[in-house]
Amino acid sequence: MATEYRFSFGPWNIHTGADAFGPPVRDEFSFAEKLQFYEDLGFDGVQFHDDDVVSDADAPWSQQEQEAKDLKKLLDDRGLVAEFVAPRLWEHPNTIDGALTANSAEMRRYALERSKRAIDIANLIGTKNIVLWPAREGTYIRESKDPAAALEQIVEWLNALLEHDPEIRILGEMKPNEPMDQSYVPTTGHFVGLAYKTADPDRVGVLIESAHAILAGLDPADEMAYALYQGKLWSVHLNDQNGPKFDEDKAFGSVDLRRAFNQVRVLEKHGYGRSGEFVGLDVKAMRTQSKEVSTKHLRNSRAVFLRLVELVRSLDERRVQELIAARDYEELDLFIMQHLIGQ
Ligand code: GLO
Ligand code: MG
Repeated sequence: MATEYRFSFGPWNIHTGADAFGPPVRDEFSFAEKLQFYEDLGFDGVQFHDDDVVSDADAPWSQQEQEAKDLKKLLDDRGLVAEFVAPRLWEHPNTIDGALTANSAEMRRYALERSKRAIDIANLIGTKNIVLWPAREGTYIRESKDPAAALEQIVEWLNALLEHDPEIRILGEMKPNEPMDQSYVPTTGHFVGLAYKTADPDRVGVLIESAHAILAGLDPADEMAYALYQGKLWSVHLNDQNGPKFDEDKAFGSVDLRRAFNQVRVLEKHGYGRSGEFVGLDVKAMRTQSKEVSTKHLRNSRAVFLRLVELVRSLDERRVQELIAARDYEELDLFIMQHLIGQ
């Protein structure tokens, strides 16, 4: 088994099944119960939003500091590590019009101060990774914001955080739409372009989510290769997605096994994980699951990843090279499919 990979997920991946059209269908597990699942399911990295760590991201710092320290102890006791902290910049009344790109300077200031606190929280729980999912950095109608000014605002935010802590790294998790009609900086490539406009490009990289790439009409494996080539793939959110519609967060490989195989292949070939990167998941259980069986999407995604690692490693690469040299891609096509089918 390819157990040298380390796996992570966020506590929000064990959830009540509520969606935009219906209320919860399962009771919430307590945070302590969720932590127990990490061990049971073979995960040791925990992804956090700032307010997964602290009960109120607007509370006085002394309270947040104490809560973060308590949480760190809880993680240590269980042998778990924090993978990243992402400021949750999309739920607060101050971020209705966006956080980094709000038209109001006062609201942008709120977002920046909150993000600095997220870094302080990250330091207390032992991670240097800050994730930016720019959920509301876009528009419902194009005329409501200046798109070039928005880019400048994003770079200013990045620079302010890089300056706030000379050790942290910022990982952009790009998504082309949802909740916004259209996002600024919709893809990995866009964000990497902006990284080079910052004061310290070496500390700005990406987290790539499979479903987000698919929503943008892109192949997630190629997106990962693009970031790997630049030394900027610092985390992933593996999942699956049935076409370009709303973000489905389906279990990894559950829609397109071959697409999943190619993600694992590119990660494996380029040494992903060997500098401590986690194989992160961002998956949702189907609304139809009862509470007792509402973590199987995590179990399944991890198992499929590990099985695909075995298939990547057992692929006859010499035969692949022969078929490439002969330019017989039809034969190569069948060869790959037979390998996946197990023939
Ligand atoms: C939503 C995103 C979201 C982020 C998480 C961490 O589409 O995938 O779940 O991954 O908030 O930043
Ligand atoms: Mg995600």
